[in-house]
Amino acid sequence: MKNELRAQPAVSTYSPSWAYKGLALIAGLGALLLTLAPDGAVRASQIIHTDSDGDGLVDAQEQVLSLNQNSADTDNDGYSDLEEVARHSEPTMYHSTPLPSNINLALSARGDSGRLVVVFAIYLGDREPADIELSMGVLLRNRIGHIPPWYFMREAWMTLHPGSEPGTSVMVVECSLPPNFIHAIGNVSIYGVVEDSQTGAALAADVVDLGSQSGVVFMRSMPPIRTATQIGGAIGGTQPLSGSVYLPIPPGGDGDIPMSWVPGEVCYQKTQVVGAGGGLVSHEVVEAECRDGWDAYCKIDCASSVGSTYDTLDPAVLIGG
Ligand SMILES: [Ca+2]
Ligand SMILES: [Ca+2]
Ligand SMILES: [Ca+2]
Repeated sequence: MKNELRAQPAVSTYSPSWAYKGLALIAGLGALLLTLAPDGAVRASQIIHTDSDGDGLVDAQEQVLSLNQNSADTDNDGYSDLEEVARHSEPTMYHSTPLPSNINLALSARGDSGRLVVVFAIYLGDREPADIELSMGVLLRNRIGHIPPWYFMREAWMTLHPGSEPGTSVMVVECSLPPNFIHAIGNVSIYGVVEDSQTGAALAADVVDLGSQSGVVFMRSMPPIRTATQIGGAIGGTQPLSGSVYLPIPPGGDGDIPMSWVPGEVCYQKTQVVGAGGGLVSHEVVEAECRDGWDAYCKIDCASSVGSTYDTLDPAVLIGG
Protein backbone atom coordinates (compact mmCIF):
# COMPACT_ATOMS: atom_id res chain seq x y z
CA MET A 1 0.00 0.00 0.00
CA LYS A 2 2.63 2.52 1.08
CA ASN A 3 4.83 1.78 -1.89
CA GLU A 4 2.17 3.21 -4.16
CA LEU A 5 2.66 6.64 -2.69
CA ARG A 6 4.50 9.04 -4.91
CA ALA A 7 5.88 12.30 -3.66
CA GLN A 8 6.97 15.17 -5.85
CA PRO A 9 9.27 17.75 -4.31
CA ALA A 10 8.73 21.42 -4.97
CA VAL A 11 12.48 21.87 -5.30
CA SER A 12 14.68 19.26 -6.90
CA THR A 13 18.04 18.94 -5.24
CA TYR A 14 19.44 15.83 -6.83
CA SER A 15 22.62 15.61 -8.82
CA PRO A 16 22.78 13.31 -11.85
CA SER A 17 25.12 10.91 -10.08
CA TRP A 18 22.77 10.76 -7.14
CA ALA A 19 19.87 10.21 -9.47
CA TYR A 20 21.72 7.36 -11.13
CA LYS A 21 22.34 5.72 -7.79
CA GLY A 22 18.77 6.38 -6.80
CA LEU A 23 17.48 4.74 -9.94
CA ALA A 24 19.67 1.74 -9.40
CA LEU A 25 18.52 1.46 -5.83
CA ILE A 26 14.86 1.89 -6.48
CA ALA A 27 15.09 -0.83 -9.07
CA GLY A 28 15.28 -3.38 -6.31
CA LEU A 29 15.39 -2.27 -2.73
CA GLY A 30 14.78 -5.78 -1.48
CA ALA A 31 17.54 -7.14 -3.69
CA LEU A 32 19.83 -4.38 -2.49
CA LEU A 33 19.25 -5.16 1.14
CA LEU A 34 19.84 -8.81 0.42
CA THR A 35 23.04 -8.03 -1.45
CA LEU A 36 24.36 -5.85 1.32
CA ALA A 37 23.35 -8.27 4.04
CA PRO A 38 24.20 -11.72 2.72
CA ASP A 39 23.81 -14.78 4.89
CA GLY A 40 26.26 -14.58 7.73
CA ALA A 41 25.73 -10.86 8.25
CA VAL A 42 25.11 -9.67 11.78
CA ARG A 43 21.54 -10.41 12.75
CA ALA A 44 19.37 -8.53 15.21
CA SER A 45 20.18 -11.15 17.86
CA GLN A 46 23.85 -10.20 17.61
CA ILE A 47 23.21 -6.52 18.25
CA ILE A 48 24.08 -5.46 21.81
CA HIS A 49 20.86 -5.20 23.79
CA THR A 50 22.16 -4.36 27.28
CA ASP A 51 19.54 -2.27 29.11
CA SER A 52 21.05 -1.43 32.50
CA ASP A 53 18.03 0.41 33.93
CA GLY A 54 15.42 -1.86 32.35
CA ASP A 55 13.40 0.99 30.84
CA GLY A 56 13.31 -0.62 27.41
CA LEU A 57 15.87 1.66 25.76
CA VAL A 58 19.20 -0.13 25.48
CA ASP A 59 22.26 1.64 26.91
CA ALA A 60 23.71 2.45 23.50
CA GLN A 61 20.45 4.10 22.43
CA GLU A 62 20.25 6.14 25.63
CA GLN A 63 23.75 7.42 24.87
CA VAL A 64 22.66 8.57 21.41
CA LEU A 65 19.61 10.28 22.92
CA SER A 66 21.63 11.81 25.80
CA LEU A 67 19.57 9.99 28.45
CA ASN A 68 20.63 8.41 31.73
CA GLN A 69 21.23 4.73 31.05
CA ASN A 70 21.17 4.03 34.78
CA SER A 71 17.78 5.64 35.43
CA ALA A 72 14.53 4.36 33.98
CA ASP A 73 13.04 7.83 34.47
CA THR A 74 15.81 10.34 33.92
CA ASP A 75 13.75 13.40 34.91
CA ASN A 76 11.76 11.62 37.64
CA ASP A 77 8.38 12.78 36.31
CA GLY A 78 6.68 9.40 36.51
CA TYR A 79 7.02 8.58 32.81
CA SER A 80 9.80 6.25 31.78
CA ASP A 81 12.45 7.42 29.34
CA LEU A 82 11.01 4.99 26.79
CA GLU A 83 7.45 6.22 27.19
CA GLU A 84 8.53 9.85 26.85
CA VAL A 85 10.52 9.06 23.73
CA ALA A 86 7.58 7.15 22.25
CA ARG A 87 5.13 9.92 23.12
CA HIS A 88 7.36 12.80 22.03
CA SER A 89 7.78 14.56 25.36
CA GLU A 90 11.21 15.58 26.64
CA PRO A 91 12.64 12.78 28.82
CA THR A 92 15.07 15.10 30.60
CA MET A 93 12.62 17.86 31.56
CA TYR A 94 10.45 17.30 34.62
CA HIS A 95 7.82 19.73 33.35
CA SER A 96 7.54 18.08 29.96
CA THR A 97 5.13 15.16 30.11
CA PRO A 98 3.19 13.35 27.37
CA LEU A 99 -0.02 14.80 26.01
CA PRO A 100 -3.07 12.52 26.22
CA SER A 101 -2.89 10.04 23.37
CA ASN A 102 -4.01 6.60 22.26
CA ILE A 103 -1.02 5.58 20.22
CA ASN A 104 2.30 7.15 19.26
CA LEU A 105 5.40 6.20 17.34
CA ALA A 106 8.91 7.64 17.52
CA LEU A 107 11.86 6.52 15.42
CA SER A 108 15.50 6.85 16.30
CA ALA A 109 18.67 5.02 15.31
CA ARG A 110 22.16 4.04 16.35
CA GLY A 111 25.18 2.20 15.05
CA ASP A 112 25.82 -1.15 16.69
CA SER A 113 27.97 -4.19 15.92
CA GLY A 114 28.66 -3.12 12.37
CA ARG A 115 24.99 -2.47 11.67
CA LEU A 116 22.60 0.44 11.67
CA VAL A 117 19.76 -0.12 14.07
CA VAL A 118 16.46 1.68 13.54
CA VAL A 119 14.47 1.83 16.76
CA PHE A 120 10.67 1.99 16.82
CA ALA A 121 9.31 3.18 20.19
CA ILE A 122 5.58 2.56 20.10
CA TYR A 123 3.18 3.72 22.77
CA LEU A 124 0.33 1.23 22.48
CA GLY A 125 -2.04 2.70 25.07
CA ASP A 126 -4.33 -0.20 26.02
CA ARG A 127 -3.84 -2.04 22.73
CA GLU A 128 -2.16 -5.42 22.48
CA PRO A 129 0.86 -5.94 20.24
CA ALA A 130 -1.29 -8.20 18.05
CA ASP A 131 -3.61 -5.27 17.38
CA ILE A 132 -1.01 -3.51 15.27
CA GLU A 133 1.28 -4.11 12.36
CA LEU A 134 4.36 -2.18 11.40
CA SER A 135 5.60 -1.13 8.04
CA MET A 136 8.84 0.56 7.17
CA GLY A 137 10.31 2.21 4.14
CA VAL A 138 12.61 4.84 2.79
CA LEU A 139 12.47 8.03 0.79
CA LEU A 140 14.53 7.35 -2.32
CA ARG A 141 14.85 9.77 -5.17
CA ASN A 142 11.55 11.52 -4.55
CA ARG A 143 9.79 8.22 -4.13
CA ILE A 144 8.70 6.27 -1.14
CA GLY A 145 10.06 2.74 -1.24
CA HIS A 146 8.76 -0.01 0.99
CA ILE A 147 11.22 -2.18 2.87
CA PRO A 148 9.99 -5.72 2.25
CA PRO A 149 8.25 -7.32 5.24
CA TRP A 150 10.41 -10.46 4.95
CA TYR A 151 13.52 -8.34 5.49
CA PHE A 152 11.94 -6.40 8.30
CA MET A 153 10.79 -9.52 10.15
CA ARG A 154 14.07 -11.33 9.74
CA GLU A 155 15.94 -8.46 11.30
CA ALA A 156 13.49 -7.33 13.96
CA TRP A 157 13.89 -7.55 17.73
CA MET A 158 10.85 -6.80 19.89
CA THR A 159 10.33 -6.11 23.60
CA LEU A 160 7.26 -4.97 25.57
CA HIS A 161 7.23 -2.68 28.62
CA PRO A 162 4.55 -1.33 30.99
CA GLY A 163 3.34 2.22 30.48
CA SER A 164 2.77 4.73 33.28
CA GLU A 165 -1.00 4.15 33.34
CA PRO A 166 -2.28 0.71 34.40
CA GLY A 167 -3.07 -1.47 31.41
CA THR A 168 -0.94 0.52 28.99
CA SER A 169 2.24 -0.62 27.35
CA VAL A 170 5.12 0.56 25.22
CA MET A 171 6.71 -1.64 22.61
CA VAL A 172 10.21 -1.43 21.20
CA VAL A 173 11.06 -2.90 17.82
CA GLU A 174 14.64 -2.74 16.62
CA CYS A 175 15.45 -3.45 13.01
CA SER A 176 19.01 -3.54 11.72
CA LEU A 177 20.08 -2.34 8.31
CA PRO A 178 23.38 -2.58 6.47
CA PRO A 179 25.25 0.75 6.76
CA ASN A 180 26.37 0.35 3.14
CA PHE A 181 22.80 1.18 2.31
CA ILE A 182 23.18 4.65 3.82
CA HIS A 183 26.68 5.16 2.39
CA ALA A 184 25.35 4.40 -1.09
CA ILE A 185 22.53 6.91 -0.86
CA GLY A 186 24.10 9.73 1.17
CA ASN A 187 20.88 10.97 2.74
CA VAL A 188 17.80 8.96 3.45
CA SER A 189 14.59 9.38 5.39
CA ILE A 190 13.44 6.15 6.94
CA TYR A 191 9.79 6.04 7.88
CA GLY A 192 7.73 3.77 10.04
CA VAL A 193 3.97 3.39 10.18
CA VAL A 194 1.85 1.67 12.83
CA GLU A 195 -1.24 0.17 11.27
CA ASP A 196 -4.39 -1.37 12.69
CA SER A 197 -3.96 -5.09 12.04
CA GLN A 198 -7.71 -5.48 11.45
CA THR A 199 -8.44 -2.58 9.15
CA GLY A 200 -5.00 -1.67 7.84
CA ALA A 201 -5.64 1.94 8.78
CA ALA A 202 -2.52 3.95 9.58
CA LEU A 203 -2.58 4.95 13.25
CA ALA A 204 0.78 6.68 13.74
CA ALA A 205 3.88 7.46 11.72
CA ASP A 206 7.31 8.93 12.21
CA VAL A 207 10.47 9.59 10.22
CA VAL A 208 14.17 9.49 11.07
CA ASP A 209 16.66 11.21 8.77
CA LEU A 210 20.02 9.51 8.31
CA GLY A 211 22.97 10.53 6.24
CA SER A 212 26.54 9.67 5.43
CA GLN A 213 29.49 12.05 5.11
CA SER A 214 33.07 10.94 4.63
CA GLY A 215 32.01 7.42 5.54
CA VAL A 216 30.45 8.45 8.85
CA VAL A 217 26.76 7.73 9.33
CA PHE A 218 24.83 10.39 11.20
CA MET A 219 21.30 10.91 12.46
CA ARG A 220 19.70 14.31 12.05
CA SER A 221 17.54 15.33 14.97
CA MET A 222 16.12 18.30 16.77
CA PRO A 223 18.39 19.65 19.51
CA PRO A 224 17.17 18.47 22.90
CA ILE A 225 15.32 21.23 24.73
CA ARG A 226 17.72 21.15 27.65
CA THR A 227 20.49 22.45 25.42
CA ALA A 228 18.46 25.29 23.93
CA THR A 229 20.53 27.96 25.64
CA GLN A 230 23.75 26.16 24.90
CA ILE A 231 23.00 25.64 21.27
CA GLY A 232 20.79 28.63 20.65
CA GLY A 233 22.98 31.20 22.36
CA ALA A 234 24.87 32.40 19.34
CA ILE A 235 22.79 31.12 16.47
CA GLY A 236 19.21 30.89 17.60
CA GLY A 237 19.07 33.59 20.26
CA THR A 238 15.80 33.43 22.11
CA GLN A 239 13.87 32.35 19.03
CA PRO A 240 12.41 28.86 18.90
CA LEU A 241 14.99 26.47 17.54
CA SER A 242 14.36 25.82 13.88
CA GLY A 243 17.50 23.85 13.24
CA SER A 244 18.83 20.42 13.81
CA VAL A 245 21.95 18.68 14.94
CA TYR A 246 23.53 15.76 13.30
CA LEU A 247 24.80 13.13 15.62
CA PRO A 248 27.31 10.62 14.31
CA ILE A 249 26.20 7.04 14.90
CA PRO A 250 29.10 5.04 13.45
CA PRO A 251 28.17 1.37 13.14
CA GLY A 252 31.49 0.20 14.54
CA GLY A 253 31.75 2.72 17.38
CA ASP A 254 33.77 5.89 17.88
CA GLY A 255 36.77 4.33 16.19
CA ASP A 256 35.01 4.76 12.86
CA ILE A 257 35.17 8.55 13.11
CA PRO A 258 38.09 10.13 11.25
CA MET A 259 40.39 12.76 12.75
CA SER A 260 38.61 15.52 10.83
CA TRP A 261 35.62 15.21 13.15
CA VAL A 262 36.15 17.21 16.35
CA PRO A 263 35.21 15.39 19.58
CA GLY A 264 33.04 17.09 22.20
CA GLU A 265 31.13 19.08 19.60
CA VAL A 266 28.18 18.68 17.31
CA CYS A 267 27.27 20.23 13.96
CA TYR A 268 24.28 22.48 14.48
CA GLN A 269 22.45 23.63 11.38
CA LYS A 270 19.77 26.25 11.24
CA THR A 271 17.51 25.49 8.34
CA GLN A 272 14.52 26.90 6.56
CA VAL A 273 11.86 25.19 4.53
CA VAL A 274 12.30 26.06 0.87
CA GLY A 275 9.71 23.81 -0.64
CA ALA A 276 7.02 21.32 0.21
CA GLY A 277 4.67 19.15 -1.73
CA GLY A 278 3.33 15.64 -1.88
CA GLY A 279 4.63 14.90 1.58
CA LEU A 280 8.19 15.95 0.81
CA VAL A 281 9.69 18.90 2.65
CA SER A 282 12.86 20.52 1.30
CA HIS A 283 15.14 22.27 3.78
CA GLU A 284 18.03 24.62 3.08
CA VAL A 285 20.84 25.02 5.59
CA VAL A 286 21.11 28.77 6.28
CA GLU A 287 23.58 28.74 9.19
CA ALA A 288 25.88 26.01 10.44
CA GLU A 289 28.66 25.69 12.95
CA CYS A 290 30.22 23.31 15.43
CA ARG A 291 28.91 23.80 18.96
CA ASP A 292 30.69 22.41 21.98
CA GLY A 293 29.39 20.75 25.12
CA TRP A 294 28.24 17.57 23.38
CA ASP A 295 29.27 13.98 23.75
CA ALA A 296 29.49 13.74 19.99
CA TYR A 297 31.65 14.83 17.07
CA CYS A 298 31.48 17.71 14.61
CA LYS A 299 32.77 17.46 11.09
CA ILE A 300 35.41 20.17 10.83
CA ASP A 301 33.82 21.68 7.72
CA CYS A 302 30.33 21.76 9.25
CA ALA A 303 30.02 25.44 8.27
CA SER A 304 30.46 24.62 4.60
CA SER A 305 27.06 22.95 4.63
CA VAL A 306 25.44 26.40 4.42
CA GLY A 307 23.50 26.56 1.18
CA SER A 308 23.06 22.81 0.92
CA THR A 309 19.61 21.29 0.89
CA TYR A 310 18.06 18.06 1.98
CA ASP A 311 14.61 16.55 1.76
CA THR A 312 12.64 14.72 4.33
CA LEU A 313 9.18 13.24 4.63
CA ASP A 314 6.25 14.77 6.43
CA PRO A 315 5.00 11.91 8.64
CA ALA A 316 1.46 13.32 8.45
CA VAL A 317 1.18 12.25 4.82
CA LEU A 318 1.82 8.67 5.88
CA ILE A 319 -1.26 8.63 8.05
CA GLY A 320 -3.35 10.48 5.54
CA GLY A 321 -3.15 13.78 7.42
CA1 LIG B 1 17.69 1.77 29.41
CA1 LIG C 1 17.08 5.52 31.10
CA1 LIG D 1 10.46 10.83 32.65
